[in-house]
Amino acid sequence: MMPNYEELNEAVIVGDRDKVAELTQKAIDEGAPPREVLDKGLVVAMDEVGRRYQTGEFYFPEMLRAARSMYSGLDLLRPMLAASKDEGRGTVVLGTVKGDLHDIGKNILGALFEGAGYEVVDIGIDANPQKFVDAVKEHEAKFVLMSALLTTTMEEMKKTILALADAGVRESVVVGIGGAPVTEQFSQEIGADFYATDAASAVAKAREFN
Ligand code: B1M
Repeated sequence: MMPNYEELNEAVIVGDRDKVAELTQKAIDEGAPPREVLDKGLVVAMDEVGRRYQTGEFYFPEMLRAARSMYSGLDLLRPMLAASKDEGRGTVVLGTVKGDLHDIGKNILGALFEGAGYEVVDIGIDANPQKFVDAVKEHEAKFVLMSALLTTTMEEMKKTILALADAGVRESVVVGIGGAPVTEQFSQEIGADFYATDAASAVAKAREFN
């Protein structure tokens, strides 16, 4: 039987951390696949939170409370998402670009890449172009993955690609980008190697390169 995702959605939307943890654990215990719990239980709810923020039904504190409650579910799922290790696909440098503090999508990406056998170096949020360059050099990365959730921070992706070129490492890495406002067209305009709408398709696209 499918877990009651509507109840979990509601708990995320109202920001009830304990309830989110309890219902996520319940879904896991009932044998629901972790990716299903993530997508149907948590991600769908954050989309609804975004919609309410956009229409003025929610303000910043409600959005923040919902994000925090989502983490109490995500923290339970993350080890399971990262569990099925293949080995040795190379190192991924992952970060949310400068000026941008959204990290939920980035962290999901990190968990799925780890699970797919990549070594993930997460340089965090608000990461400026030089931070990406330094991490690529230090870890001899094969991939650079950038996340941006704001239209105002998308341009940082282009700056980062230019910084990689200036540092002489652009040709040695595959650059993937994503996040709600990012599009395939934007990806082509700034010279990224691939764009993905969600974390699972980002892994699939990265695999085409190795
Ligand atoms: Co903000 N926020 N937020 N926010 N926030 C959005 C993004 C917004 C769309 C809400 C809205 O208006 N509907 C809007 C942006 C508008 C725009 O620019 N177009 C917005 C705004 C305006 C803001 C502030 C400016 C609000 C303010 O201060 N007045 C502010 C900015 C702060 C900053 O970054 N400098 C702000 C702050 C916040 C919180 C701190 C409260 C919180 C973030 C908490 C956190 O991350 N720790 C927050 C939240 C939670 C959201 C929404 C509601 C949810 C984002 C999220 O976590 N989604 C969001 C509305 C929305 O997106 N529906 C919104 C769930 C997550 C799993 O999805 O991150 O999209 P996502 O990641 C997906 C894919 O996009 C993809 O895979 C992921 C998983 O499948 N993906 C990639 C992501 N990165 C990828 C990289 C890849 C590939 C795929 O590389 C290959």
